Amino acid sequence: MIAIQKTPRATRPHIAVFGRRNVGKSTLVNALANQNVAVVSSVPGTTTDPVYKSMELHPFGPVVLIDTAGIDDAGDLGEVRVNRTRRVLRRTDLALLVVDPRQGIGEWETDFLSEVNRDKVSVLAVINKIDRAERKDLRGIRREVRNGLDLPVVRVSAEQHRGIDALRDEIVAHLPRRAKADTIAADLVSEGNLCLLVTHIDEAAPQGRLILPQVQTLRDLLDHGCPALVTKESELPLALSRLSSPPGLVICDSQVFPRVQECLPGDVSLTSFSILFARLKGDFQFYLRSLQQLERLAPQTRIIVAEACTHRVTHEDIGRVKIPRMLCSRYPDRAFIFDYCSGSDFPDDLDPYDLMLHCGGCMLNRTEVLSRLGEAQEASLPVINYGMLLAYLNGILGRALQPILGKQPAYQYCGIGDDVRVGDDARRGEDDVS
Ligand SMILES: Nc1nc2c(ncn2[C@@H]2O[C@H](COP(=O)(O)OP(=O)(O)O)[C@@H](O)[C@H]2O)c(=O)[nH]1
Ligand code: SF4
Ligand SMILES: [Mg+2]
Repeated sequence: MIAIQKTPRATRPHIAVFGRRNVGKSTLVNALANQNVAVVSSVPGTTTDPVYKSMELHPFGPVVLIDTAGIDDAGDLGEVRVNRTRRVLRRTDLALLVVDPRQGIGEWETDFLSEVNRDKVSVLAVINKIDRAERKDLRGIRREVRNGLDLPVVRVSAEQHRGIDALRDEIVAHLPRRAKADTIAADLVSEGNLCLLVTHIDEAAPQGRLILPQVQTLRDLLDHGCPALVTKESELPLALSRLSSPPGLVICDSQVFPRVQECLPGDVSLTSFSILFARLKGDFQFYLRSLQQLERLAPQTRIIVAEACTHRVTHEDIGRVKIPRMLCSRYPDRAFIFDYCSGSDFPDDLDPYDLMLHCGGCMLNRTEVLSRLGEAQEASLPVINYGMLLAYLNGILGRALQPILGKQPAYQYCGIGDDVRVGDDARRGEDDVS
């Protein structure tokens, strides 16, 4: 469960602070945040789990700062911490590599930088503790970082708050700009038209609020001057009957595709929240190519279902119950084996799997979703977005993709037909999906 009063963390650029133990990472995070959010100590290894702090970085706007454990942490527990720290890299938009000038650049830093380069993460070098350093050390390390490693470099004393404003400016200058304005749905509704959102509220839904993809979509539409109407699927006929003209776009929970399809005139654009988030956060073309693999899955295929939030699992759970049930009904002879991961957990080893099903990923930033998809591609593992899967199983893939991709039939995007429908058994299962 998350509070919606603040800008959600997943939409903020993530700035993570890395470096050996005791170089002053936590002190630097506190200096940048202007408050004590991270524990500072001269005892090496004090920071264990990554610490996240949402803050405003002027003039950029909302960001997340992440303090990590030292990358040179030792021992068994140290190894766990190092792995956790490395996982942070998956969601990092800009890495700050903090260096103590008296230690200089060593094996830790060069190993770390090769990992950063492999993941194509932007990095800024921060030379800390300049209040304690000799001039010659400072000159030497600056040369090493600038010429040897070809990194932008800023010198600070986190403890004395020296150089922090300059560092903020550099961070703002190096934060990767979004390639395009990330609209969720507003660009898909022509001017003057109304967008109709169809939510699904069952036992699995959180109490007293809508879920994040719905809230964010609604806000996106409002921000772009697009009028929006929200209804549950049970009141959809009533809502449609009260409109003087059909909506420009209908966005539904992927679970209610069949009900919405039944009530909606065939020429009204229809898609789902999950498909919109596949476009916003993920690699849309990769998801589409992955769909081709569905009909080719062998018996006993091992499927990992990845959901980016943790919630109470109920008998109505979409990832753990409904989707596996629909797949088993659709392919009764394949005896699929399902594994699950949720929240920030993600398997280190993808080799045991032949398919991944991934939710819209609204709780992850785009960098992390793309990093997951990159790892899957390296392991030749297809990844199918929940919404695309449900559209396909309900025989409306072409319709559900049309608002985004235009009018070609679905097989032109991903080599599979629109007309595949779930079998009778699956339909019965699907009726449970209310
Ligand atoms: N002299 C000096 N000491 C610092 C500075 N930044 C951090 N320290 C000290 O270095 C020690 C380790 O700091 P900490 O932030 O916990 O390091 P971390 O392990 O990298 O998070 C603490 O005793 C800090 O007070 C600095 O700019 N100058
Ligand atoms: S993280 Fe995934 S499962 Fe959770 S609300 Fe967002 S899209 Fe849905
Ligand atoms: Mg620390």
